[in-house]
Amino acid sequence: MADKERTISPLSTAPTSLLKGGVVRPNIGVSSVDDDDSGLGSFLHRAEARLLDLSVESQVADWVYDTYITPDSELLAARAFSRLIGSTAELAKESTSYPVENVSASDARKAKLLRLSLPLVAPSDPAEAEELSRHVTAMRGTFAKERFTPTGYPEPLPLEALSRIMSDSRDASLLENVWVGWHEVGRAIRPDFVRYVELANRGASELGFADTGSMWRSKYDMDPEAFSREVDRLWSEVEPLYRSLHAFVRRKLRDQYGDALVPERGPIPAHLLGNMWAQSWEGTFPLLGLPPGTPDVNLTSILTTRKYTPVEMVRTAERFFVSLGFGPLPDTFWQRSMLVRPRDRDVVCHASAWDVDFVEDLRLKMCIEITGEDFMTVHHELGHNYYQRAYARQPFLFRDSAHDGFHEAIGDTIALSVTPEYLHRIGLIDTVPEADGDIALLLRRALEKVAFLPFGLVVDKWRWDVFSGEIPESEYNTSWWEMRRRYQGVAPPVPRDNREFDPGAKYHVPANVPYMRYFLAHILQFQFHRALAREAGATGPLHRASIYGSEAAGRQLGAGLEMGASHEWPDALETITGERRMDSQGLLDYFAPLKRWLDEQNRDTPLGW
Ligand code: X8Z
Ligand code: ZN
Repeated sequence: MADKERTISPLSTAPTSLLKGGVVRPNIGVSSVDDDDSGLGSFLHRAEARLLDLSVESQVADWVYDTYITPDSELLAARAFSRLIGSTAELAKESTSYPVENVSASDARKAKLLRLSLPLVAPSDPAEAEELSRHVTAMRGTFAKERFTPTGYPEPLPLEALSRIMSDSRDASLLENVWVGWHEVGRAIRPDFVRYVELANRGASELGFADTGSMWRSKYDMDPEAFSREVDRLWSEVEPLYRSLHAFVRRKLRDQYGDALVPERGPIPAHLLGNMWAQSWEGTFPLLGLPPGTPDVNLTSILTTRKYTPVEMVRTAERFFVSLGFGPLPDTFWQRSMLVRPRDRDVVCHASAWDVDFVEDLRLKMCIEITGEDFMTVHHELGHNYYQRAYARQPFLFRDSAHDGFHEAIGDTIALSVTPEYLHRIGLIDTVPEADGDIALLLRRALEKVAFLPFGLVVDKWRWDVFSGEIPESEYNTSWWEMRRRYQGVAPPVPRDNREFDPGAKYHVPANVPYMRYFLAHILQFQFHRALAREAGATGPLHRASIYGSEAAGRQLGAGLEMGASHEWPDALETITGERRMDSQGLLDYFAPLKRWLDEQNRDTPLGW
């Protein structure tokens, strides 16, 4: 998960003074309290202090719950969350009673952000608020506790182990068995989800939003409808690249699994793409038939051979940030983080980065496996932590990213600099492959990044329609598959109907984490990478550029991160890249050599589905 606090708790950071001395003293870094004590400025000052207090309480309760799931920790987490969403809704309503003439730009922005600070708003009825909180906590718990015993296996396995089977096995019937087995979790989540949609919409409409989806789309400094169009624009720009990749992979999967399983012109069965949700296809790389001898860097085998530990993976990622001029992580990070799945209890394993005291109590919660994928995820998570630390000096309501796509893009931007040259520099590989290894490198990256794009789009296109009522409850699952087919060109391995609830098998749905952020991040990270590589003085092709060791790039990135949410996102984008519009050209430039290669390979291959 992302920036933890912004996903279920409202806001990110709290001053240490609050925890240590109990003094409510929000950090007023940018704007100051209005001279007029009774005005909006003064109200915001009090609101920030209250939210900070409740946010820390909710964070602490969530941390205990996520790392030690019991009925007691569930109750405490649900209560703390309920207080937080209840107070946020009250304060947001109260804020509208203040005259807005003559308020500073900063206070006007805070008032706007207050209404948008949570992805969930409680209805004013306290019983309903509490009920909503219980449903969300219960969904998270159901997901976290799920296990499945694949046919022929001696014991029930958690999601990481099932995911490993999905990426490594070539046995289509085992893949189908694991896919179906895991997706059973949706059925258990469905009743909570139905009621959550209803109650969350009630809360959002009390705040003046059409529904929860419209509230989510309102957080991008533009009209919600304009935001939908912006997303569609970006997708239309990258769609041709996706279709080339899809056609190529489908043909290779036909060679592997046969015509009976993989159609020549239809959607690809979702269980054959190397990932439980077909959101990242890197697992299929060995099946793609690159000419023997093509140089390739397989991070999983490098890390395994070198006997890397989870702590070393995190240390390596930390050193990257330090090489850019950022400080090392605090000692408490190493003392308090959870880096591996504990053997003796249920935990929420989905990776997330926390700033529990909203200042410097940074933590990583992840069940790290020694794989290339998790190596990238560790960089992703530290990106959140370094962002949190960079905006910790902002006033409370600005302790957030410019928009949520920024939060998700930072660590990924750094991970794009994990190039063969970089791995060689840090001693992880002995020789750097020549340029004839570029296609393998780009193909691996595309299986991770380009394959993701339509999935990143679908999760919230579906949820937006669920929240608006466009998709009725009776069609939750069939509409999910219609959309996945339309955008991703994938199909379920077995027929699915509306008794199943397959969206519930994806973490962010039960956990109430908006998902469009990842689509945006997958565009933005290439835009950031292109700009920072330039700043670092890189001149060659983008996929070979690494900003490792460039303090100039670090300064430019850091200046954007420190702004937090204090300005509209185009200002932060300009600080980092010199550009004010989200631009897919960075991604298209990065993959241009691969696109040419794919089109060549696809000359006799049908495109589309
Ligand atoms: O949830 C995450 C991160 C935490 S914010 C591990 N991601 C999305 C996912 O796993 O579905 C990163 C990529 C997309
Ligand atoms: Zn994230």
